[in-house]
Amino acid sequence: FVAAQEKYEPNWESIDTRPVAPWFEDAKFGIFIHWGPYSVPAWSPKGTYAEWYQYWMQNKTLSGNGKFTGKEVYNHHVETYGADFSYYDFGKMFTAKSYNADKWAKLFEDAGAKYMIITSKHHDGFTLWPSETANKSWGFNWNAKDLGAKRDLLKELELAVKKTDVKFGTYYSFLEWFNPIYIKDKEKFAVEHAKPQFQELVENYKPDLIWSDGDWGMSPEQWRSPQLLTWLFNESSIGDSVVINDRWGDGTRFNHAGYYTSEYGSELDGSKPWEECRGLGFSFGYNKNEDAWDYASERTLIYLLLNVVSHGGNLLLDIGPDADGNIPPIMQDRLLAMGEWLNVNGDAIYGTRKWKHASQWSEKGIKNWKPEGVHYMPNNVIIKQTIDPEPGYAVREIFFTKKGEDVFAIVPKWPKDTLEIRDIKVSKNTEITLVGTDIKIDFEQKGKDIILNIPCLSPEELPCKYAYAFKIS
Ligand code: FUL
Repeated sequence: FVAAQEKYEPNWESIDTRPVAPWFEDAKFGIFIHWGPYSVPAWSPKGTYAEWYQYWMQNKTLSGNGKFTGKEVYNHHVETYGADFSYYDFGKMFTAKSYNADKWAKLFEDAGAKYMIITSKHHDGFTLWPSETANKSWGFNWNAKDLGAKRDLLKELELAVKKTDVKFGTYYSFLEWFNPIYIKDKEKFAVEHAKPQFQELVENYKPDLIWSDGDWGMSPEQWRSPQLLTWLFNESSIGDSVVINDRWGDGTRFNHAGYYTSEYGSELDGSKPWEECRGLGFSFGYNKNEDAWDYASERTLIYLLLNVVSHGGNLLLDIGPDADGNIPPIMQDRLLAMGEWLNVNGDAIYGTRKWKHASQWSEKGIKNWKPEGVHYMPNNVIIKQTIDPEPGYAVREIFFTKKGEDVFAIVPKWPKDTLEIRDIKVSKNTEITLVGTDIKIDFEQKGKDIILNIPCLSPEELPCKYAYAFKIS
């Protein structure tokens, strides 16, 4: 895949013609990682983003994407660390002492993820790599290598992940809430800080994907995003292949540059490659206030994946390691459950595209649905087209995907006796199989629909838990 045809020009008309590499749309499932000094306190009121700790502890009120204005974080900070303890002191406590990048990479593989994206730098300006630009503009050391960890955490992950088939992505925040240059003169910051630092990141870590963020507060022109992107495409060493997202100024989304990004809920449906991101709970950074029942269940996560993928999108599921570099076991557990399901059903997910219908549902199906132990999805996530009996239950009779000529019908419940799939024409060569098994399914065309005769299988005979895929080839 070579995205660079001729030279791109620094305007959206030109930049928007650049295709998104097909591996991205094929990948379907990625892992997001928010990790930095905010992982030390790992604290914010339940339902808010713990990676915003610095903003709230310094008593800032709403701006940009911030959704929370209360004083709880400030009060917690003073009680726990004292009023004189600055956020920058967390840099020394961010030791990453148990961090093992190869182990992380193995977890991503076992989870069935095809890409990962880590916060190389979040809105606090702290870099996981030894960034000279960071130290210079802050006026003190503000990166992992010079502080507690004493290691280039990003390089270790890059090397570990690039040994696998998982693609290596970096999240990069343009804004830095409290950077002295940013506070004084944002445009100067864009030119003197963001630009060289972005180039440092690109050339030293050569990511497969760049997830830019923190773009609000200035227009793309003020951020110099079009110039930066044309440098990336035309001149950088990753210009032919790098995948980018849509956050390049003014906080606008679903608009320019690369694939579209939604966050905790989406209305997208496959007009352009897109990705829904969310944490396992309510936060991206690790939040000690969250308990087991705040985390989406295995079943909920699988339905979320199905809902997103049937609409042509990718799911970017976030984890928040702790300050030592341990991934909380409950997060590992959820990822491994995804991997177990994908290991059986990958054919129905990876490399697929949206079919003419994302899903099929009926009053009858919904009435009969008993969501045994389904977990309520925080923030009423899920795509707008969802007509769920209760918000957050991605309940359908059937989710659909397609790959070439094949259509996959994925049911969140093993059907009893028969399954009706509406509005699908089959031929006499059509075969239907149960993915993950050798079981062939009998069926007949009835008008515009087909009726599948579903064998009676015990839970032990079923290929997996939570959802079952029929492949119609
Ligand atoms: C947002 C940020 O403000 C959040 O902290 C998080 O990184 C999310 C993925 O993007 O815009």
